[in-house]
Amino acid sequence: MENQKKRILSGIQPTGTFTLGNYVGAVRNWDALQDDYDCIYMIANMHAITVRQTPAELRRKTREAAALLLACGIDPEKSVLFVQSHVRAHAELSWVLSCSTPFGELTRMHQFKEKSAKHPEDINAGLFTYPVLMAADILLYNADLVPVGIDQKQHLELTRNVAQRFNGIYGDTFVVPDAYIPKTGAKIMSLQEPDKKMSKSDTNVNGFVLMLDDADTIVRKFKRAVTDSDGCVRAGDDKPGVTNLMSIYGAFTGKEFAAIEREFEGHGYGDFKLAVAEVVKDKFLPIQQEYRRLLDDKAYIDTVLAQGAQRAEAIANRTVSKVYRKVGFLQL
Ligand code: ATP
Ligand code: LTN
Repeated sequence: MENQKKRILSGIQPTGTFTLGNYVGAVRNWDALQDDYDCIYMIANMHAITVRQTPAELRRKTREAAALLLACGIDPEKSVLFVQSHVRAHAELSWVLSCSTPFGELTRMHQFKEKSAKHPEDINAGLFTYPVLMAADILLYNADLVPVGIDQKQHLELTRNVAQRFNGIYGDTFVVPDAYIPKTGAKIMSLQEPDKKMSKSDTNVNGFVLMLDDADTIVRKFKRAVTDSDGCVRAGDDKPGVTNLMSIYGAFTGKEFAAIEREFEGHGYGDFKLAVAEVVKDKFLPIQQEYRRLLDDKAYIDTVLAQGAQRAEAIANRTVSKVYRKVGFLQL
């Protein structure tokens, strides 16, 4: 039965501690999908260097990302967990795919526009071809589904175009993947600027809650969250701050907006914010404990990653050989 399961691949960059947005939009779904799918999860350190990183820190954050994913429930007995740079096939396939990806298509990517506006001093070619590497990550493993937050939807559409174009030119080679975007929590907004995505690289630390924030920090950040002067816990386009807090509360309790509105009828924002902080703390504090325990055992983490890389490589190398043959690279 094992090989009849559909294949899942997803990735996360080790650019910092994961935010509540990363957790709700991606990582907790990675955990939930492990029993029903054949899952491959990747720490995207090659994507991370599209923005300048300090080498020693990137190394540290890569191991920390692995520990945090394990603490969130990613089980190496069920799923493959590996680091992107450990499997050379990612760079190899990325080059071939970049040679059939139109420049114009890449210029339309929102993430490129946003990141190049944010780092005008370092608009490197890698930032521009980032989505091609992401397409390679996915297509190498013939993934059927890719669980991501909504901000990655455009990159998934590009991946589908890349796969279809390649299949059209060279004959059936790649599975055309679908995005798997959660119904709730696919886009958690900044607590300070609720019209902007919550992002771990935000310069305003009050905009995001990190999975490793301590209990007091979590409460403080929610207390400071931007709301409005209406004073009523109700969702609506005119109330982005409160709606975002309701999405977070809903994501952690499974409650619908209507139920949340009823629960907090007649209560002020103060009570509501504390309730949101409470459910987030209840979820994150045990994960933090497990994270610390795991991080103490670096040898274990490295073993998991080495075994993950081996399993990933076996699949990825087959795809690269096939692609090299199809495009006409001489094989000896
Ligand atoms: P950065 O701020 O460094 O650009 P990021 O926080 O956007 O990073 P990524 O590593 O790029 O994090 O994303 C990992 C996963 O988390 C992706 O699937 C992405 O869609 C999801 N994600 C990121 N931010 C949010 C958010 N605010 N709400 C829901 N999902 C999110
Ligand atoms: N670009 C993604 C991270 C990522 C990814 C992937 C996600 C890299 N490779 C493959 C899904 C599949 C992001 O979250 N910014």
